[in-house]
Amino acid sequence: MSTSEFPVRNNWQIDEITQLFEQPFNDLLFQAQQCHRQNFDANEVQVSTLLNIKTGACPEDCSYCSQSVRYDSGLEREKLMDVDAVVAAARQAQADGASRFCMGAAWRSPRDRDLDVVVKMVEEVAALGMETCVTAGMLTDRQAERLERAGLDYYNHNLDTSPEFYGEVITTRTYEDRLETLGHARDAGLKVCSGGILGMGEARKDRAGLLAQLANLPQHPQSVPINMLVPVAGTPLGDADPLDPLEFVRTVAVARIMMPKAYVRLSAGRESMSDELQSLCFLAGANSIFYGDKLLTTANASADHDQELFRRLGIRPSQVAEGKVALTA
Ligand code: SAM
Ligand code: DTB
Ligand code: SF4
Repeated sequence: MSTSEFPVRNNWQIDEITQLFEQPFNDLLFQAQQCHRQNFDANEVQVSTLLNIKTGACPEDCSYCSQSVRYDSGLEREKLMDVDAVVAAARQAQADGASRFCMGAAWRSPRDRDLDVVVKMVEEVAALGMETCVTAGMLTDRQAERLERAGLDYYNHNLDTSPEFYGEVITTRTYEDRLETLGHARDAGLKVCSGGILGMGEARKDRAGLLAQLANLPQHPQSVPINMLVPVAGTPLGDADPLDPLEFVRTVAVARIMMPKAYVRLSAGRESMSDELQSLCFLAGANSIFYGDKLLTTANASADHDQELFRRLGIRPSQVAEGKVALTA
């Protein structure tokens, strides 16, 4: 089988994506695994650790989010962390085996004086030899360029769902706004991390629509986080009906086939997934995870448990990019 069977394309149509989804499960997983093996070491998983550098009091109304000021999730707001505390957390994450450190901030968009601090964080975390990622809301072109000059590797900004379903979830910023920020990050030379959330009550056509948006960007995101909704009490989606886990696996598989060279990240929601479900996601082509006991504000699968799962599956944490330091794992 030649690699051309899974070409990098930017012209995906909803009908053909739906056909991918509708295949028998085994056929879909076989295809995804073939695509995965043609592009990656099938037994390597990239490991990132998250830190929320600024918590809560966000003006946006994202219906899933514990950090929106509009919902009472019981979360205590916290101001932007000190640079030293962030660097200490990054050092710890590196010692624990993470190759990338992702800093998240509950902002609609950063003020320039906040960005000054984030720039320092990026410079110092990059100096440790770790890959860096920031997610801090909408960016102007100049802000993206500043982050790139600071040594930032990835900017995370999710499309979350299809354009059609988006208005059911968020009303305070548009889909266009999100695409614009992705453009600013891409044009500044940052690697783009963009994906979405499943289990928000969307239909399969919305999952297909999300993947179409991501894959039809001028360049595929280098990293595609697929989050399973973590229902947070007090938010509008706090009691959303859970998604069929096999539909989650199908979505991972279709993402793998549509974006053959992207890292597909099995992101939020792992804490409530069985080992067997996570294993199916790896088989479907997921090859990146968030590692560490906490995501941004909610619990993650524990580091001990993940190490044991990797051992049972024979999975190795992937080495970091050239020029970065690889530590233990
Ligand atoms: N405030 C910035 C923004 O929204 O662009 C950055 C932080 S925000 C929390 C990062 C992403 O986390 C969101 O875009 C969303 O996809 C994901 N996320 C937030 N809450 C979630 C939840 N309860 N379950 C799953 N994913 C969630
Ligand atoms: C992404 O797609 N998922 C991460 C990261 N990017 C920033 C965040 C998940 C957040 C889960 C809910 C929480 O912990 O607040
Ligand atoms: Fe704010 Fe980001 Fe949460 Fe939306 S997802 S409410 S922008 S922190």
